[in-house]
Parts: sequence; C-alpha cells; structure tokens
Amino acid sequence: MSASQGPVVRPYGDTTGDGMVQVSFTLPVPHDKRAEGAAIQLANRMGMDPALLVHAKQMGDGFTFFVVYGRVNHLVDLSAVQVVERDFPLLSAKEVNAVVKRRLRRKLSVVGACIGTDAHTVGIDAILNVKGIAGEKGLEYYRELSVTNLGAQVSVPELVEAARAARADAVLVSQVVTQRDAHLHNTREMSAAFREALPVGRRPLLIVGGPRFDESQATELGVDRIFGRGTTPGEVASYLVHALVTGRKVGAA
Ligand code: B12
Repeated sequence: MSASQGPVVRPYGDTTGDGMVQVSFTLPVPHDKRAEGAAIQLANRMGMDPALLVHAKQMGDGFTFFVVYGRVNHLVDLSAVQVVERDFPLLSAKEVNAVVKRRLRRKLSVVGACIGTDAHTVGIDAILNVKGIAGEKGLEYYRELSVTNLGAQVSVPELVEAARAARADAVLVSQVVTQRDAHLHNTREMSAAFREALPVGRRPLLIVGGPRFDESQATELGVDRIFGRGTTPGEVASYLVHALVTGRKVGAA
C-alpha cells in the first residue's frame, strides 16, 4: 500500500477520492417517471448525494431495473478490513502428489457434490474435473487423489452415504443459489448430518464453496473451510494436503 493511499480511502469515480459509486437494484414498480424518482429517493436514503440515474429498464410486468451513479461520504478504513487470508503454502500438482504418496501412502479420497436443489455444477466441476479452470487442471488430474463427483441436486443423506462408501477424507460441497439463504441452511444441514453419522476422527474434512459465501463463517456453519469466488483447484489441493496430511487431520481410515 503506497503512502499516498493511506489507511483510509474513499471510492474513485472520475477523480481520485471523489466518492463516486455505482449501484444497481430492482424496484417492484412499472417503468415511468415516478419509478425513476423512487430510485433516486432510495439512492439518496442509501447516502448517495447527488444520485444520477444512468439506466432504467422494465423487467417484465411491474418491475424496473435501475443503475444509479452518485457520491457517498463514507470512508473505508483499510486497517479495519477483516478477511480470511490463505494460511497454507500453495503447492504444484507434482508436490501435492509427492506429499500424499510419501506421507499418506494411499490415495486421498475426495467426494464432491452440489446439494439441495442447487443444479449449478460449473463451480464444483471447475474444481474437480480434469478440465479445471483458469489454466489449472482439476483434482481428477492429481494422480494421488481419488475423486468422486456426484453432480447436481444431491440430498444430504445420499452425500453422507457416498462419503462413507468412498471412505472420504474430504467432502467438497458447492452452493451457488443463495435465495432465502438456501446455501447457509443446506450447509448447516450437511455439517450436522456428518456430525451425527460419523464419530470425531472418522468424519471427513468438510469444505463448502460458492461465489456468495462469507469465508469467515466456517465455524458457525460447522465446516472446516469455505472457498469463495475465483477459487482454483490448486488452492483446494494445497489446502487438502495442509489440513489432512501435513496437519495430520486424517481420520477416515
Ligand atoms: C450457468 C448458470 C446457470 C445454469 C447452470 C448450469 C450448470 N450445470 O451449472 C442453469 C441455466 C441451469 C441455471 C439455472 C438456474 N439459475 Co443460474 N446461473 C448461472 C450463472 C449465469 C453462472 C454460474 C456459473 O457457472 N459460474 C461460473 C463458475 C465457475 O463460478 P462459481 O460457481 O462461482 O464457482 C467458482 C467459485 O465460487 C468456487 N466454488 C464454487 N463451488 C465450489 C465448491 C467447492 C468445494 C470449492 C472449493 C469451490 C467452489 O470455485 C469455482 C471456480 O472458481 C449465474 C450468474 C453468474 N454470472 O454467476 C446464474 C445464477 C447463479 N443463477 C441464478 C438462478 C436464480 C437460477 C435459477 C433459479 C433460475 C430459474 N428461475 O430457473 C435456476 C436454478 C436451477 C437450480 N435448480 O439450481 C441466480 C442465483 C441468484 C441467487 N440469489 O441465488 C444467478 C446468480 C443469476 C442471477 N443474477 O440471478 N443457472
């Protein structure tokens, strides 16, 4: 961080520190002049002053989508920002395979799924399938990992059974839909089911991922780790080795 930016920053729009932000939202009203006034009123109440309407479009009957650009006075204190930092070393696929082979002396078993009604498999496939993402191959590519990908809309009892059958060291669950906090409810249900089904020591490492999770919520959701937007397979493989092999958390055997 350079000294000119300081520990306190404000948003940048047209000129440094002008406080300009852009937000989008939908109001349950048909598109007309009054709807546009309503959008400006909301933006003002959110602390945007002045607030300029840059886009308004009716979305089906009785709904309008807005984009508003305007100034806020809020400051961001960078010294008070809290995030979950990566606390394990990033390993190459070769290093992951070598550590698992040398220290575990068997394949590390991973079971993955999208649970509940969630059918968004692209994220979990990006982590598990050979094709991977962002130029990295997925966990199926790792010689010392045995991967079972159960796909979409897997129920929690099915997942527990599959994890048991595969003697899973780690269970990887994806949750993309967040309507009515479905991702949080499903994750809690999943972690409770594993606590009930398997004693400590035989319970797999529980990992959830998806674009709208708060990575700091792992403990309260009963899982070991949460991975968010932009996760790569290499990060997940490195975490598995850290948590299960070098950190000696393996207990499923
Ligand atoms: C593709 C898509 C679909 C496809 C899914 C196809 C498939 N096989 O996956 C289809 C068309 C089926 C679909 C359907 C629906 N969709 Co949709 N969909 C999307 C879309 C456009 C892209 C999602 C995606 O593939 N991202 C790319 C992947 C690579 O990113 P990712 O999932 O974030 O994964 C990364 C990380 O999050 C992380 N990660 C994810 N999971 C995991 C798991 C683990 C263990 C780890 C370690 C990491 C990890 O790693 C991944 C790689 O970096 C999003 C909008 C968007 N632009 O995001 C909407 C979106 C997710 N869909 C949405 C909705 C509402 C739906 C439907 C309900 C629509 C409807 N009314 O029918 C249905 C629901 C179907 C269902 N039962 O789940 C909403 C969800 C809103 C919300 N608040 O929950 C979104 C956000 C669109 C929107 N803005 O409204 N959808």
